Amino acid sequence: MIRLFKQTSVALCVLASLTACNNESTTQTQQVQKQVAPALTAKDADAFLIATEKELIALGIEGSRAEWIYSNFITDDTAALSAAANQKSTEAGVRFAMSAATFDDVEVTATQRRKLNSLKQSLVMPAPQNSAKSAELAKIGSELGGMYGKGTYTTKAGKTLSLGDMTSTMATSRDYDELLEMWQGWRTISPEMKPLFVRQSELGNEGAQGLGYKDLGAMWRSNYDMPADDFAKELDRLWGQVKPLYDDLHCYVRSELGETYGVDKVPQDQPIPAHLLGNMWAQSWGNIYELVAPENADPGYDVTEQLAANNYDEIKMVKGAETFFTSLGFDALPETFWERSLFTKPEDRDVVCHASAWDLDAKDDIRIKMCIQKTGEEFNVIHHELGHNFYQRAYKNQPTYFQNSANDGFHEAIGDTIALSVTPKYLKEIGLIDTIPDESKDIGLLMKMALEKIAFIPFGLMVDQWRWKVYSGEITPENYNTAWWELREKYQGVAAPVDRDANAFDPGAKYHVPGGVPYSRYFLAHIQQFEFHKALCEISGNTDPIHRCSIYNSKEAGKALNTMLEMGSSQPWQKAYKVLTGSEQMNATAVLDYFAPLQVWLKEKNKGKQCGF
Ligand code: X8Z
Ligand code: ZN
Repeated sequence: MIRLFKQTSVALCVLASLTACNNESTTQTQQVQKQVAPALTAKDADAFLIATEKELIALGIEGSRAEWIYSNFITDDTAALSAAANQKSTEAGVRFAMSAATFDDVEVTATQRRKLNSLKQSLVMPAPQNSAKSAELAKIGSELGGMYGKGTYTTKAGKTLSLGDMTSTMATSRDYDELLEMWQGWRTISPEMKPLFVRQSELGNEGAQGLGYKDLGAMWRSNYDMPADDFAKELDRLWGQVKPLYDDLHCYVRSELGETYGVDKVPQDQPIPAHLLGNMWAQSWGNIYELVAPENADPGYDVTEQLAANNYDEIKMVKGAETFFTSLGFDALPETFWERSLFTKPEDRDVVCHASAWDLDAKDDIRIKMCIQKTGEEFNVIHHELGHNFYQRAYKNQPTYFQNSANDGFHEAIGDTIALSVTPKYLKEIGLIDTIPDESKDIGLLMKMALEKIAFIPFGLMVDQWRWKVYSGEITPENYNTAWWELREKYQGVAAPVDRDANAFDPGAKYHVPGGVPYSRYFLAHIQQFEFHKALCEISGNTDPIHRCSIYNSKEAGKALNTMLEMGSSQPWQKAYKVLTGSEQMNATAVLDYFAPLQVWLKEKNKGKQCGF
């Protein structure tokens, strides 16, 4: 798990008096107060930040260990231990945020201000200042995580399936009814989450309000070095840039699915049934490539098959991804990474299988936790996770306050940026394929990539559109599920394949909702990774078309990437962005340039088709 921050539970005695003095208003009181406790200064800020940092480090390690053990070994006891650690760090985080706010009107240096702001923003799920409520919130968080991690479905035929099993079927089956059973089956895990989620939202809102935010969504939106409202507009602007390409892809895919399943099952003027897109959440569609593959443009290889043909096991897949990073000049992963990571699903216990990357000590104890399946899709996820780990190691010499990505999209974008370099040229270089398909196959390559990346973008946006509205009260518990599907239809043009039960809670069947992980980061990452890829390709001296560029072995590209990574969050993200891309603003230009040939092709194919949803 990417820990946004390490919170601690220290109540600094110096702070108690400083905090009190800042709230007085009358001149007389201020004078009296001054004699008792002088007004805060930049020096006080230093003392506060130094003392707090020590505590952050200590509690960070304690909290991460408890969380690691819980998600690797889900039991009632580990849940209680993890909830206790979480409560402790959340309470500390709230106290630190409150204390940091007392310096709001104090003249401090830019670095001090940034550190203070990071304390005000460090919590994702802030608790109210009441120990019964913070205990309740921590318990709910552990319970929700455990419910997702333990989730299974027993089929009509009596077979109990894990999410991993069902994910494989969603990816490979083309049987409408079997897919529907998997889709509905997985969603049986979430109705019982709903009351917990309702309460978590109430408590999280109360916590955010206690810290001066309108609601929890406003707090999440305030973490981007710009006013919260501007951030929401920024997402809309970026989506507006990508939407025409998404619409073209959607139109083509729907018509091909109509060919496969029949237009009675896939009506051509309606959203696409959500279970037919090769993925449990219809969030990326790469697994249905073969159903929509352009004629005569197939690249002629399948990474899943090539991995099997070359005897790649889970470890070899991770080693392969590591080699990409070392080829750029990054140091190899430490021995402890190999000893302590979880790579395969244990048979004998419940674990949280959703892939994550961890940094336990903010030094070298980096790990991943994944139930790796031997597929091309998972090979990408491994690159994604290692991107987190290499980022964590690059910024480890920053002060604790800045041991984070420039914004949370950056953290999600780095490994994906590297995976964009897993091109045919690269696969040949590492011996996974024998021949590089010629340029007549480019549309096939681009189609596969668009199914993975462009299809994802509206999903990446809608998850938090939903949560922001939940937190603001615009969506109420009675409407949770209907509103979820309204947004799914509006942004993605996908629909629930069957009427949903009144008690359904489909958002809960997506890891990040019970996990309390904000989702806009993945939307951002899908824009940023193309801009990073483009910049790194230029630096590496690439002359191939951008979708064939691989920065493998380019020490120059590695150096430029590292320059951005090692900044951590010490500067506003716009500065870090500029270091690599030359721009302080995100734009979808690089995405659109990358897919330009495909978009021309799609428009031609869609001529005369009924598009839109
Ligand atoms: O959750 C993840 C990563 C861990 S940060 C595996 N991703 C999102 C998801 O699976 O929904 C990566 C892409 C989007
Ligand atoms: Zn990630």
